[in-house]
Amino acid sequence: MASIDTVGAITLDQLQLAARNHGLPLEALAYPITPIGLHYLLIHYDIPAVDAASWRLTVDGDVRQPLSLSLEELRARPAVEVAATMECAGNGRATLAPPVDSQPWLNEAVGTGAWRGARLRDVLDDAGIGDGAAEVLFSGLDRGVEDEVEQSYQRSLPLDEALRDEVLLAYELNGMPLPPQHGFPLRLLVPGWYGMTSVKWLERITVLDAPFEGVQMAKRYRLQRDEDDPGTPLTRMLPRALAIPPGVPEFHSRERFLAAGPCVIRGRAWSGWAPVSEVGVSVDGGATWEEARIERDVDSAWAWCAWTYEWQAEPGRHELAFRARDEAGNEQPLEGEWNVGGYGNNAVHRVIVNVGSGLSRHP
Ligand SMILES: Nc1nc2c(c(=O)[nH]1)N[C@H]1C(S)=C(S)[C@@H](COP(=O)(O)O)O[C@H]1N2
Ligand SMILES: [Mo]
Repeated sequence: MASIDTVGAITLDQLQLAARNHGLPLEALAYPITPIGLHYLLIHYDIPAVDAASWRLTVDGDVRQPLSLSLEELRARPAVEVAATMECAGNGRATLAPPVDSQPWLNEAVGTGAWRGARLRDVLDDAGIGDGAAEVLFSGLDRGVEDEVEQSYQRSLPLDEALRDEVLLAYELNGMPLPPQHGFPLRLLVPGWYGMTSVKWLERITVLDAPFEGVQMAKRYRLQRDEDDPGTPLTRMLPRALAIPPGVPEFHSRERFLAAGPCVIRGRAWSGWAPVSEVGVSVDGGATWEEARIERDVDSAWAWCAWTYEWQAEPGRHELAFRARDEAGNEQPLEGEWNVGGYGNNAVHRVIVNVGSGLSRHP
């Protein structure tokens, strides 16, 4: 019995992506700060092996004084720590129909890190932003092929977003130097925005006078109705609530089994637009909803909150559903909306639980 509705078989290409880019095991929602190794990963090309001693960050473009900074020089600057929840814009893609051919995320492309680094604005101030500046471009050391052109991973940010207090050039995660997979030696961190914005393995920051039209801006990470639609760019994370699936899983289907009686369901919820205002829980497949209790256990406006719900689990097969709403009025839809890249699908999380199934138990 499959616990996930099968909308389409995944291909070996997609399996190859899924095996490299793992998600957060949902039971790890128990941790306020995701332990390193349990945070999701999304790596488009290969993880570069970087020699920290010879590495430099270049700051150039429309600046009065171009900079070349070593890791030691960056670490010597005033440090800022921000706990931030990060989610891939493709999270939820695999349940859209018809299938979208890319990294097949279900719901688990998320994690919360305690990131530490230098404030981007301080570094840009030292370089002296030119009067014509409109955007800031971030280039990674990793290279790959997109649409038959070899290139590095590059994303830009409007200048006003780049100058926000909480935007970091991060060299630490959870008190450790960045691990290779999360961008060693330095990554951009843009709290509140989908993960593609937070460029890893940073090599260069370039102040631009006009919008950057590279592949990752003009062709990817846009909500497009069809191939001819230029679409709108993805920016901040839409609200989402996820639960730690209650009970124990069957190995193969991961369908849940739980004894009847009281059960505290726990989970987390976030939004990049505004604080989470409400988490709804349904134990009847979405027919009726009750409110979960929210607890803000991470001291950061940019991190997820925890929630709990007390369920009197009656024998039978139940479909649980979880739905977040934020203070800006955004609410998770019951069904996802298809788009070309399969982005921004924050349809509600559903979990099937078999209660009091009469299974025998090995001691
Ligand atoms: N240089 C570079 N930066 C990158 C990526 C990448 O492939 N190369 N992937 C982006 C995407 S799509 C996401 S969702 C996040 C994932 O960050 P994480 O792997 O640290 O969770 O990094 C972003 N930054
Ligand atoms: Mo992503």
